[in-house]
Amino acid sequence: MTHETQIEALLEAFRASPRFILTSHARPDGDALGSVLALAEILDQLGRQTDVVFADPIPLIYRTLPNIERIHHKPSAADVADHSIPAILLECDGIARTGLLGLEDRILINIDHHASGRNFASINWIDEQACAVGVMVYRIALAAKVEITPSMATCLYTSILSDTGAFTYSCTNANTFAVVHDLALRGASPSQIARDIYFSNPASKIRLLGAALSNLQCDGKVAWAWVTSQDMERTGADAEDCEGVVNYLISIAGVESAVFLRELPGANEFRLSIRSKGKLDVARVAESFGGGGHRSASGCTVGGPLDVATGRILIQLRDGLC
Ligand SMILES: [Mn+2]
Repeated sequence: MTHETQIEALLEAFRASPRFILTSHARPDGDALGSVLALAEILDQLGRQTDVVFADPIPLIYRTLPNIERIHHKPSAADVADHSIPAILLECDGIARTGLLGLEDRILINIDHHASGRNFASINWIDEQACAVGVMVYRIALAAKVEITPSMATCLYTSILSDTGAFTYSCTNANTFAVVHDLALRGASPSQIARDIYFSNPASKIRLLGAALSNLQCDGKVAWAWVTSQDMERTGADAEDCEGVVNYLISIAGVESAVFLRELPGANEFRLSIRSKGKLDVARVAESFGGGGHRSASGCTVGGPLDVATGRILIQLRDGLC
């Protein structure tokens, strides 16, 4: 099926129901939030009611997104009880990824751009070439002939900026810039959005970064670093403050893949963020531990203690680079 046919099938599904539950994955990032909020506005313009739900709190840097106050943290009891209400899932490979309860036994609509994407829903549109789901939602907006408002443009620009690593990942191409050019024309402010995302860090995040980088290990093409629960406590950091630490590791010259490990509180487990400059497919690596993601950015959870978790991941990264 072509992308056009799949978008047409989506629009048909949008027309077929008066109300939708709209969500994305747990621990939402800029793409999850921006693309969901923009799609909610598309559905508004199509005359549909939408319950916008995310299981987890909104990271501080995204709280200035337009219409962020629409987000609830669990679907309404009435929506859960009414199985005729379809659920639209962005960036998920199944219901479990949303972290929400009550989505079972209803029509599911799946829009995703992950290599680990799966056809789990009634309608599935997976485009691995898309640099962000925000680009897919942009295409839906054009096909639906709705007005791309300044607030939608801001949400979609945020999606694309964050999911391309500020236009640096290998998925960034001429089409990316054609889309963000159009979004800037329609009211997205590149400087304001960059300020909100990259220049609004809490001090705890920078302290945590210091703790992580003081543990930096670099061996040939692989770099790694970690923080313990104690480091988290000492710096006053939370999970959100760990976002992006791994990007400092992969920024080292000659390093082809990098991993950042965060000890999970109360569990003998570590949350891993893995990056690659492109030679190694780290989505595959994460999948082997039950996680997922993209070729050059992925994540998973691995059992501890630290030396065991580190050993298991380093074997995979080194073998993959041989
Ligand atoms: Mn994404």
